[in-house]
Amino acid sequence: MLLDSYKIAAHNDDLLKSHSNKLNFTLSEIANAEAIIQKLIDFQIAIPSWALGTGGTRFGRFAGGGEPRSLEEKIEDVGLLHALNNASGAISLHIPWDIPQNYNEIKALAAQHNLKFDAVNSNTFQDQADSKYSYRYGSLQNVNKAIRKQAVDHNIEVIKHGIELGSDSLTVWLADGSNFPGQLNFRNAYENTLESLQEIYEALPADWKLFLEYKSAEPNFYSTTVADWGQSYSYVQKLGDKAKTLVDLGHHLPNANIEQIVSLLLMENKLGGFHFNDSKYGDDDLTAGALKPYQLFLIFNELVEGMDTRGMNHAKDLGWMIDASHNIKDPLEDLLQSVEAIMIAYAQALSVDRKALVQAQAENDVVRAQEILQNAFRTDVRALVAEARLRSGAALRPVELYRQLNVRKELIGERGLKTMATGL
Ligand code: LRH
Ligand code: MN
Ligand code: MN
Repeated sequence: MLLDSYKIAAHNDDLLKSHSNKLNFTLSEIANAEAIIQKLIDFQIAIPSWALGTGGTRFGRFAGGGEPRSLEEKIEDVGLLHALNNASGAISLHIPWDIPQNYNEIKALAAQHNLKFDAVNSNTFQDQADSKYSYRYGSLQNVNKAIRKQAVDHNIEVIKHGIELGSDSLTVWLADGSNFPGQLNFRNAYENTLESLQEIYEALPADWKLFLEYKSAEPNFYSTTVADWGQSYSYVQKLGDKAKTLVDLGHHLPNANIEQIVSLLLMENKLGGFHFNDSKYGDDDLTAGALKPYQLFLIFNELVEGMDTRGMNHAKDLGWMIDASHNIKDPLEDLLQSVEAIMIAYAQALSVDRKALVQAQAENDVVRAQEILQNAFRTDVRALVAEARLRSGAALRPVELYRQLNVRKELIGERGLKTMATGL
């Protein structure tokens, strides 16, 4: 399904007056508003190919219908999002959930929707129908060399798909670990994993990056071999410049100070990128900013400060991606909400009075420092995010237009009610 641009224009025309009033007020409130709008126009967040269908838990799955049945339909769905918000210009594939059959056709379809291919993701947390060995006791860490080799080969295969598609990074997330004390020799598991990662790293093209994602627990519940940022850092440090740590916001032990982790990884030049989502209990994979918007803002605050002091390009130098699962919401609506929340946090962080903050910190003026951050967080920047969309031909209110156009109903008409997308 392709969105007619005149429908977007008509929607924007109807809302223009009320939008202009809000925008003018915001412009009068925020000194660097114009610069913020330009940064928002440039900012893109990749959509994971595995989040376009209804997710589920081990207790059940409640599909809403019209889910994409193929990689082509997933690309079309991301294209829809991008047409609505002009901020979702890339898709991240998880292999083998999504294997491109004909690279040229897939690339042409993506180009038609103005989409790029973001990081490619390997999967050694599930056994594949045609694979010789099982990952029951781990993949890159396995005590059996032949199993490790199978997992390494799979990662190299994923890199090859990525090269064909024009991607430039590989994300490795390992479910490896142990369920019971005594099951694993931690150091052997570490060394095996390092050796396997080194073999994968060797296969990376010169201009590629390898992102090593960490996660505190699940599916293993006693130990995880890449469990936190320190462990990921220890590996990527040994691998080389192309290897970086990937922060998935839902992968920490409760109350972890994620913004501090982000700040230090940036300082070490080892921050690769993000999987955005929100959570209350664990890897809940809920809509970004749904529960802890202040935390999201504080993370962006560190990013903006750390990237600016290092002369980094906000849009290009890190991998920005959503990693969410939608159990009860329409996945496309949920993804639009996540992108919006991320853009709001980013815009608020860009509006922080940095000079004043530096001064307050130098003077140990704790109250002032807190006021500066909270003032930025409490300023309504939604009109700036909407203006960025308006200027790039996208919709002022994407979720509203999505509903007005009955997109889900149309997709159900095209694809049927009982469709099932591959993924989480
Ligand atoms: C693991 C994870 C990782 C996987 C994705 C499906 O919890 O966050 O990024 O690739 O979920
Ligand atoms: Mn993730
Ligand atoms: Mn996760």
